Amino acid sequence: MPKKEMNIDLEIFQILNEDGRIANTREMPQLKDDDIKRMYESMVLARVFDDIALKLQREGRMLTYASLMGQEASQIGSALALEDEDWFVPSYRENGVFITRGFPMETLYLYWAGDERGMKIPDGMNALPVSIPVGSQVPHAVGIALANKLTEKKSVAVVYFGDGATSKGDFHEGLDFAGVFQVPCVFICQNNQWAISVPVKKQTAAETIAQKAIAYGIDGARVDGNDVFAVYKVVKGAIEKARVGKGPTLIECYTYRMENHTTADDWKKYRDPSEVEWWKHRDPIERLKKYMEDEGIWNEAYDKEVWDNAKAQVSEAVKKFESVPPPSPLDMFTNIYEELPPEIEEQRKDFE
Ligand SMILES: Cc1ncc(C[n+]2csc(CCOP(=O)(O)OP(=O)(O)O)c2C)c(N)n1
Ligand SMILES: [Mg+2]
Repeated sequence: MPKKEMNIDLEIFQILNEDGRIANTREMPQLKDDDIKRMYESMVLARVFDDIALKLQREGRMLTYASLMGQEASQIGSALALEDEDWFVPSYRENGVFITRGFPMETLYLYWAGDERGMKIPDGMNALPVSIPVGSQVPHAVGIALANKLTEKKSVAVVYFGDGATSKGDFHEGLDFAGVFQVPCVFICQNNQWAISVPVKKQTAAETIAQKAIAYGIDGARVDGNDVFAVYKVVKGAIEKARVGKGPTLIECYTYRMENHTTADDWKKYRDPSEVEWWKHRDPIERLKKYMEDEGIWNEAYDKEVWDNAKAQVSEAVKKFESVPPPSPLDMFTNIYEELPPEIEEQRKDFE
């Protein structure tokens, strides 16, 4: 039987190293200075959005929030590789992808403040709402990809999930189906080393997440998830490959969750502070900044402008979301059924 050609690389692919130097000149994607600035500015905006969310939660102005701090290169590098027609299928940690794709920040804050109207996807934006049940979004993305294939749309479904999600049946079902039907789907696993308090070593006996692709006969790649150039290049390549009918890819972005799992967690109970410290030196924003400085496209004045601008945008978003009138309690009856069953209609009337 002929051997199936599969493209799996289990080495961590890197372009921009920890010192902000290009480790791999041949692999550097063709980016204009403005593209690189956009990467930097988007990562800073995501960081400010995140920082303010954590503060608002402490003040009781936001509910449980899942921080993306440390994962900006994985999120922004991948988000910028999507075209508008592509579908974005998120878990709960992809705030950076939402923002980079143009989802209004005030609406995203509304969601994290516990208001379900915050997950109303703007018309024309190809995205599913946040999925809280771990891994459940993977088969949804595969279904979208199959529909795109059957209707001959040039749209690719890009689904995000964590290392912990790869232990869920949904992940395996999704990858198996995607391999069999060769659907245009890209699977992005942000391996941030932890699933709440469970480290990857206890999550799976597999040495890498990327190698799980082998079992399903699809391509797999392992990328330095704190290197925005490497993430952008690998995700873009996988999307373009899927778009021309050459099948799905599983991408493992090797990164780190700098913050608590959510604001309802305390990492000091289960992580060694030296581990967090080690990753601090691999901060994706600092890394890109060093590169830009060497290239002469970063200086203090530009940086101040970038951070000030991000803070102003975020503060405007906070003002807007906090001035949204509260929802009517009757809303709980409106979005479940197209037509209310008689007994629930009766309850609604009583409630009214
Ligand atoms: C089906 C299901 N089981 C358990 C949970 C509780 N839970 C929320 S997040 C999480 C860990 C997920 O870890 P990972 O997939 O690595 O994603 P990360 O949070 O690190 O981004 C768990 C167990 C859940 N939300 N859904
Ligand atoms: Mg994780």
